[in-house]
Amino acid sequence: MTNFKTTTLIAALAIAAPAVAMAQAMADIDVNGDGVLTIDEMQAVFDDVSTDGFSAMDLNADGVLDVEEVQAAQEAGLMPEG
Ligand SMILES: [Ca+2]
Ligand SMILES: [Ca+2]
Repeated sequence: MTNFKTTTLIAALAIAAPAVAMAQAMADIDVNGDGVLTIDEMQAVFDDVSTDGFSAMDLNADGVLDVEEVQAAQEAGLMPEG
């Protein structure tokens, strides 16, 4: 039982590693530092991001892009590499 926690933590860190790099790239866009990107923050960096384009990236439609959505958008070619 004691090992379970450690093993889970190591597995989680291994999975999170690419997301950490992405989070650092996102930090340049995330002006208010809340960990998610609003359309205003996106448009400040990428002039050509439209409301429709933003909606296409906002997979759960909560009005902001989290790190997973940014990663998915980049993989789908919807967003230029920051
Ligand atoms: Ca933000
Ligand atoms: Ca979202």
